[in-house]
Amino acid sequence: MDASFKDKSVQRKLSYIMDSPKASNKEILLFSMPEEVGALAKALKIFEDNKVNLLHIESRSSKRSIGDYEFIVEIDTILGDVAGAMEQLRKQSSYFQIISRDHKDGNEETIPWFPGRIQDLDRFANQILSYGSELDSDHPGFTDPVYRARRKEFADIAFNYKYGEKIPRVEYTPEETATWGTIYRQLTKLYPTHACREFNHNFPLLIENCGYKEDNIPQLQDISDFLHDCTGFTLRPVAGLLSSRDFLAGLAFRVFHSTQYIRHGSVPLYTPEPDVCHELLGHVPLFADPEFAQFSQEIGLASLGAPDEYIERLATCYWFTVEYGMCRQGGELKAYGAGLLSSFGELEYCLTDKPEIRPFDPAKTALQKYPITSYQPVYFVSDSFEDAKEKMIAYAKTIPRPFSVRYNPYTLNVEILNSK
Ligand code: HBI
Ligand code: FE
Repeated sequence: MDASFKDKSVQRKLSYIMDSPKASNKEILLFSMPEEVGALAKALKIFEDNKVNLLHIESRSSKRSIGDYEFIVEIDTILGDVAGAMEQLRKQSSYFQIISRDHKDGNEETIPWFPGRIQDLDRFANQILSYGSELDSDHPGFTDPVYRARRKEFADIAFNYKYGEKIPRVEYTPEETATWGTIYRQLTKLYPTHACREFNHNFPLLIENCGYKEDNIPQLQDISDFLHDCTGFTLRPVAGLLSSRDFLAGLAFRVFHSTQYIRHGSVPLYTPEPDVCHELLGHVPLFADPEFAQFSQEIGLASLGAPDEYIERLATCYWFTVEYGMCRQGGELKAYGAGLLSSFGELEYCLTDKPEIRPFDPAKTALQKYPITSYQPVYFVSDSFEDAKEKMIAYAKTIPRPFSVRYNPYTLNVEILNSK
């Protein structure tokens, strides 16, 4: 039986990393000062007095506290009396918040750190939940030393990758290509009848431009270039699962973290984790669609700095759309989720009358429980990606955040807009 990669061990690992974010030496402070001559100098003096090094500073009039200036200051937390500076600032400002990678649950004052520049995604590389040859005991490749060594090679590519570099090309072995071929042959039989219109529009373009075919595993760099031309999406190699927070943050920059290794050849229709077949057959064709790309980016933008419980809700929306989404086209149900489009068994099953079908509504969908080791009992249906996107944007406004964000496609930065 084919099964989704979202197995129990993945959830275990996800919760593990969510509970222990790695330390970083940068923090962003968001605070206000009375709008008067010398407000900036006064704020700067506090940092100077405490010997705290500033990395970046922005100021503007505050929307939240009329008559105040608002400052966004990035500091180096290694040097100086950081706690002392914060204490003084807290006293003098009408609001004061820390945006930090080391935020803890229940600490209302800190906002979880998020990448502000596309280069910041380099920081996720060493935050993966499983690494290289470390496989769980129930993984099909657990006792295969050759497979483990191979996984280590792929993990090292991802680990060493930096923004702007070309993704190293990989020569896949005949066994690996055969595994891809088995899956490719089966799935391409179902696509014409089971996949959505956008998928079937883009799939031939991938055959033409990126070397999609039965006896060739396409290269990530070729796909990344193609997607960039279509929608501005790019791929980054990733060694394994990222936390939901990190994974979703990539989408805000139209970056999709893609695995490059392939599942173990002993069970070609099963994988306990995402692999190159799931990414390239399931996800990639949709990221070439402009409306779908926008929808995906909205989930990503909504996640930046969101509280943990909202990250879980957004990850659930992601699950029921990008992974298991269905849509209605010309009066018929079609699949657009990558978990469906990369699984022969579930792609057939989802169009039978067995599962329950409900309309996609982020506020409700976000709270839906789902199994991770069996076919989904419930799918959510959208009328179009544009409609799904509008609903996501409306839902994002209900997420408690003291600021809003906007992606600047010219600089590839996320701008923090005046706090509300
Ligand atoms: N990490 N590398 C990787 N690939 C995914 O598809 C992925 C992930 N982390 C979390 C995740 N998917 C989802 O389950 C949601 O939490 C976003
Ligand atoms: Fe996926």
